[in-house]
Amino acid sequence: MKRALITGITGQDGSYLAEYLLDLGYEVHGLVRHVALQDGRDRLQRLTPILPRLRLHSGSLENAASVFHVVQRVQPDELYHLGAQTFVPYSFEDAFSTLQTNINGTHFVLEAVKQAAPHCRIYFASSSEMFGNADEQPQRETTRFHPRSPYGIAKVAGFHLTRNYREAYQLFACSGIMFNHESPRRGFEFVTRKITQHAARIKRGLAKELPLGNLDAQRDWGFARDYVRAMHAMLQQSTPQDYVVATGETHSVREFCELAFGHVGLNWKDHVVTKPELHRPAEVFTLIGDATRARQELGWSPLMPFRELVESMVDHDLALIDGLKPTP
Ligand code: GDR
Repeated sequence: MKRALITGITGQDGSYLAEYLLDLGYEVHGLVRHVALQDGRDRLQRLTPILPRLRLHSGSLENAASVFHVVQRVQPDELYHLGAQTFVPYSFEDAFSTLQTNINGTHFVLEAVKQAAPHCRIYFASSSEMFGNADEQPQRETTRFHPRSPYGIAKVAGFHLTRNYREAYQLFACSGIMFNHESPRRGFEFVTRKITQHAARIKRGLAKELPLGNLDAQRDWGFARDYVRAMHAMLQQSTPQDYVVATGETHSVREFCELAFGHVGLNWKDHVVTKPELHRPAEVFTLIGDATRARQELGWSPLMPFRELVESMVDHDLALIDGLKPTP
C-alpha cells in the first residue's frame, strides 16, 4: 500500500485529493495545524466523511522542525505540498507573512524530504498567478513569469526551489502550474464562490447586492476534482517534470455573474455593484492555459464543462440555504 502525505489537506484541493487517493487504496496522512485538530468541526469540515480513514499529524509549515518530524515519522512515498496562504488580495495586505510562510513552507518541505525521506516523490502546487502579466496567450510551461502579487512572487520562488531540489539533489519533484479551479468546496472569499453564494442568497431574499471588484478580469476556470487527478498522475511518471493544468477556455468575471444569476432567473446587472476597494493594486487581466503537455504525457483532460461548474456551485449554495445539504 502506498503512503501519501498531504499539506493543506483541510482545503478544497486537499480534501478532493485525499478522497481520490483513498479510493486508489493509499494510506493518506495529513499535516494540519494544532488548532485545526482542536476545532475539528469547523476547520476539518471538508474532511468529515473521510476523517476516520485519515491519519492527521499536528505541525506547522512555519516550523521547519515540525515538518521534518512529520516527514520522518510518516516516511511517505508521495508528498503533496498544497498548504499555503492562497488568497491573492491578502498577499498585498500582508506581503511579509505571505512571502515568509509560502516560500519557507515549501523550502522546509523540500529539505525535510531530502534529509528524511529522499525516495519520496513531491508535488508542489504552483500557480498560473506566476504568469501574471503574461506576454503570450495561452500560457504554457515555457511562458515567461511576470507575477503581479506577493502571492505570485512566492509561487515563483517555490517553483524554482522545487526545480532546484530536482536538479541539485535528484529528488523526484514536480510543480503543477494549476490555473484557477473551483467547486462547491471553494472558500467564500474567492470570486466564483462569492458570486454563487450571493446569487443563491439574493434568490432566497437574504441579500440584495453583490459587491465586486474588476468584472473584466478573465480566468481559465476548471473543476477542482478534475485537477487533483493531474497532481497524482505527475508523480506516476518515469521522470519528474512541470505541467500546466488548465481547461484552455477563458471567461470574464462578468460572464460568470451572467451565468450564475441567470441560472436562478435573475439579471446580474440588477444586483452587482463594483467597489473600487475590491480592485487589486496590480491586476492579472487575462489567463488561459495550454495543457497540451499534461494531455499528451499524463493522459489528463478536464471533464466538467464551464457552465455545469457554475450551475452546480449555485445549486449547491441554494441547497445549503434551504438546509438540504451540509457544508461541503
Ligand atoms: P485568483 O482568484 O486571484 O485568480 O487566484 P480570485 O477568485 O480571488 O480572483 C479572480 C479574479 O476575480 C477578480 N475579482 C474578484 N476577486 C475576489 N476574490 N473578490 C472580488 O470581489 C472580486 N471582484 C473581481 C479578481 O480581481 C481576479 O482577477 C486563485 C487562487 O486560488 C490562487 O491561490 C490560485 O493560485 C489561482 O487562483 C490559480
